[in-house]
Amino acid sequence: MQRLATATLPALSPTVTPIAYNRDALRTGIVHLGPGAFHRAHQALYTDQAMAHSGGHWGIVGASLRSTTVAAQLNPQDGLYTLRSEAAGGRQLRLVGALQQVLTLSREREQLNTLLAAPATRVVTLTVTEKGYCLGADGWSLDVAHPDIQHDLAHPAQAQSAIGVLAHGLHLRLQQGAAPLTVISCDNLSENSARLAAALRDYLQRSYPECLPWLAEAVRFPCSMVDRIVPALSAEALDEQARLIGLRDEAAVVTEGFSQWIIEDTFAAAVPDWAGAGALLVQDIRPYESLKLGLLNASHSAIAYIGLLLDKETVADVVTDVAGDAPLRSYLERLMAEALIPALTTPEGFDVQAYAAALLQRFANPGLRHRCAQIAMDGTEKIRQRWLPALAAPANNHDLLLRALAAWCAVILHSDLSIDDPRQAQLLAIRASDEDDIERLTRLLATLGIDATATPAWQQRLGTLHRHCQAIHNGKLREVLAA
Ligand code: CS2
Repeated sequence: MQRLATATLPALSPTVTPIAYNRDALRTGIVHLGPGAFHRAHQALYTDQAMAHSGGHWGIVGASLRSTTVAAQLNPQDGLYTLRSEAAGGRQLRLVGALQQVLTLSREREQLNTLLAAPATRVVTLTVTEKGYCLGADGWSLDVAHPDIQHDLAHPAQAQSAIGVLAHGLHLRLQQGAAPLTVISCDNLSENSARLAAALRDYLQRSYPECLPWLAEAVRFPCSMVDRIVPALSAEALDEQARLIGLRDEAAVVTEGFSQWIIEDTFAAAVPDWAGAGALLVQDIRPYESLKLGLLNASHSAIAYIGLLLDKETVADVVTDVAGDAPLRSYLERLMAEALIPALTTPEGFDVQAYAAALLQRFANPGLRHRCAQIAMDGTEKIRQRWLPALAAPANNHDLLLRALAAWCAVILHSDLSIDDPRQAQLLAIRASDEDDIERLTRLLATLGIDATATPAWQQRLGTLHRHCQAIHNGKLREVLAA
């Protein structure tokens, strides 16, 4: 079968919605760091729709900081890919043209630098995952002990981290005309772009301090809340996509029908008409972030660790099992209702109960094969964002959340499941240690930034966590959730 590309478009199935603007004349306006599946199903699509709606030269050049995989998927296809959304109301297929090219840092650093400095580039967006921001223990400052940051500070022109690459690009931009720039983080961190700006300032202070006054004046960092479930694609799903569209598409994405993008309305210069494409521009992003991270992502992570322990492959497998499994269903419902929702600051007039009910349906979407192992990744980063705020809130049921935390602890301490986490070495050492369980739990909590011995609330919780963890170890996970 032929590969999707500009030249093979005549063979594309007519069931695929085509591009609705002149792609041949498109110029680059955006650089995106981390052009993985999530970016392709979200910001690239909003940008594509914004150009169809209101025009503009907002072609995106993606940059992969480490791997060459995405470049190999997209460049032979002239940046083209197809998106399939699977919803109860039906399936939709569309061709997306906003991504023009993917650069790989190791091969095309100069081209990336040129684009970061170019006045025509007015926006930089990022999806580099939580760990990609190299934040210190307080979640706001730069982790200067991070090996990537140490490397980058020693060799700023050869930076490898997102922060270092961006800082060097900003330094060149200042030298080459100082055009204003909007930088938007699209990762699952509360106040994401503000944290990015803080880390970047720390870094610039050490490498290019002359950039700081210009940064304060001409570079804006609107926070953004992004929401769309986009599982990593399997080989079978790619084969199915080929059958559906009539061409081989190595960069296809499969996602749900639901999609939301909330962006703080503060830009340094022009941006695409994302609002025309359905994004919501707001003054205060925090209630939206609190809702998304504190409810969707928080319950997602709970499902992931419980799913791993129950040997379920996907979120839908867990949630579908829930339908016939009263203790599990009532645990998830209670987790949301009693532990998570009371800890949220929701947008005014928002129907949070309806959102929670819709979430369980989104998780059960049979068209998505979202693996528990994918969501379980990077737990030490995600749990900080997703569970710790609710565990610090005053008037909610903490014990329900401690049971989810016990599931994570049990995965680390009492299973041989693989651990994919930026603190993997520490976690494996704790797993292998022959200290008693309270000691090991204390060390585990420390990987989340919790000093359990010095915090009275956590001293008490340690006992509860230990009890739940032991019960899970003894095969009583369902009983723990039902208790
Ligand atoms: C998930 C998120 O992988 C994960 O950790 O919880 O990617 C989730 O699917 C998205 O945030 C949904 O918007």
